[in-house]
Amino acid sequence: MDDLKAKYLDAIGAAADEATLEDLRVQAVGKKGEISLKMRELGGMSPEERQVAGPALNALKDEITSALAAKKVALADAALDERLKLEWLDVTLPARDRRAGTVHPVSQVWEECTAIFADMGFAVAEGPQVEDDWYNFDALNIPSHHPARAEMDTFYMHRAEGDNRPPHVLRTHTSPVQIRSMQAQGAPIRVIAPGRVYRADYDQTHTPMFHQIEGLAIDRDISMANLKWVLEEFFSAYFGTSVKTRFRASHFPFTEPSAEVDIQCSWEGGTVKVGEGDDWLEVLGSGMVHPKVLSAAGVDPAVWQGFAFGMGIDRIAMLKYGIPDLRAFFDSDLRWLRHYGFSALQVPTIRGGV
Ligand code: 2NL
Repeated sequence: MDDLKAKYLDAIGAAADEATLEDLRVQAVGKKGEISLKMRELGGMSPEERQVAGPALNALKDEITSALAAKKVALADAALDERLKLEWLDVTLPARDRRAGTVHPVSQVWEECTAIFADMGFAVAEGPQVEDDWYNFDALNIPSHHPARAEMDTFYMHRAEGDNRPPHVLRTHTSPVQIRSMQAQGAPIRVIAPGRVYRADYDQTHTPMFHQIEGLAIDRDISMANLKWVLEEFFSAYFGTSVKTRFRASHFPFTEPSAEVDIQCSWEGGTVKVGEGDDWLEVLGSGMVHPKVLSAAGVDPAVWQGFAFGMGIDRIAMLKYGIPDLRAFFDSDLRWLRHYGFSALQVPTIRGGV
């Protein structure tokens, strides 16, 4: 029995894996194992011999069984240690470098413009991109038969068969936002309305969706002189250099008088420079808000008057950042976005006082 004990305990101690342990269990304490066979011999012994050999064999069986169990746990622990060593990783290492996205030039310029006008006391207003035709046209003194409705190449929304109400439209300008602002707060008021606008037009210089920023200032004694100051202040801050403006008489249904506004520029080697030279670049439409428009928005034209203007964000973005092709703005080409985009951490580049 001592030999059996030594043989199995040594073998268990030396076992390198679970399969070896299982073989040893079958050999020693399995149904036909050596200890089981020895137990069968108990039947042939005298009662005295059995009384000594029986308990001794049972004790040996228990000892081998618990040695097997202990070795099994030790092997599992060692395997786990090995795995932990292999699969260890340092969670404090810096993350793998991943390319961050960029701020689109339109978003950047949108922010720059709102920051400049906010400094001049204009609130920022936004409104729905799907408008009813009253807000987009009628309130702006553009009646149904007026050619401006056709000129604006409007996108009309669908109406169910038999529903004869005028269809909603994709707004063709952000003026409806300002009509809503006047209705909501009355006069005096100073707001700008940046946003997406839509016209059914697509060529080198037009995309069916583009961005506009409109401004409105209504008080008891606002004049075109205030308009000219605000615009020169704006362009100088935006381009970072003093910019002269030139007003040319024009016509819009929603302003009277109306003016198209050019900014001073030079042409050298095919590139425009704003704020120098003696050429002019048209960038904006403006005028004194038509009395009918004030009335439509619930503002009394006998008491209040003011200016309004509208300009393309995409266009002034191209001018400031030297972007040659408008259509590339909306292609989502990553190489273009990385080239013309801005860091998310970059603050709007605007100049302080003029
Ligand atoms: C252009 C013309 C303009 C306005 C927009 C406006 C808004 C209200 C009342 C009156 Cl609520 N006018 N906006 C005025 C004049 C011109 O935009 O050619 N934009 C690129």
